[in-house]
Amino acid sequence: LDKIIERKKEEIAISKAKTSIDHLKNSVFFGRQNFSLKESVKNKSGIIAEFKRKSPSKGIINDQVQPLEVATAYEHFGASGISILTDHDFFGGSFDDVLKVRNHINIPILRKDFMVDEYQFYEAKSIGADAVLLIAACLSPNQVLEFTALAHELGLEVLLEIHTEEELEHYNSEIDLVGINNRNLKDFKVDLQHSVLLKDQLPKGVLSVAESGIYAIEDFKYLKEKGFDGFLMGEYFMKNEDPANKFGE
Ligand code: IGP
Repeated sequence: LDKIIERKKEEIAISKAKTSIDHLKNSVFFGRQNFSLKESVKNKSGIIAEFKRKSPSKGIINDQVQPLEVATAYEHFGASGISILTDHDFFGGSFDDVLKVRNHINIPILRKDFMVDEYQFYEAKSIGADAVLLIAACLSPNQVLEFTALAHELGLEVLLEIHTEEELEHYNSEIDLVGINNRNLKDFKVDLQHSVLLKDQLPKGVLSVAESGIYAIEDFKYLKEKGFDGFLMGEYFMKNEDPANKFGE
């Protein structure tokens, strides 16, 4: 994780040199209707289906499929939202993946990346995202607060990702959804029980999302039974030749 963050900061410095923050502010994209991830998680399947080509823990998952094809089918089969990884170096994603789908789908798009600088929120808005992920492990509680305010100013919703009990301190009442990652980003171990145990400690009434390691319909049903509102699932779909048809099943 430290390596990813370090690289991310270099990447942001390069982007800033190319496109200043003021310039970026002017290119903030308002051409697409906004969709609320919160509402969509409440009112549909709850599944936030992810477009992920590769990951540091799994290597290549699927580099053959096109984002638009996959996103369209995710929507068709009832996904509440689509999560698109925009990190290139570690996850093989790009802004282009968001740009390719944004005008063709009518469900919220979560820009999935490692957000460590305000610059990235303008980027997220300028590519047409509806929501962003904030990873507690990369940020201080105060940064989470500031970034949440900025996101809201731009009309972006916030999914806060936590993994440990201590990270509950990153929560504030402005957060739209809280995700509990079953995968430890430091050693990549996955344990579904993890989110179940932490869930009880979330503030009452907050929308909860179980993230990662949901590899079977039974896992999904189990987490639903335990009261989760949302389910962030990537590999289960992406490892198939036809990711979205897997969803149809
Ligand atoms: C999806 P999985 O195990 O279904 O492919 O996981 C998603 O939860 C995972 O990609 C993820 C992630 C992250 C990736 C969760 N939090 C933070 C990068 C950064």
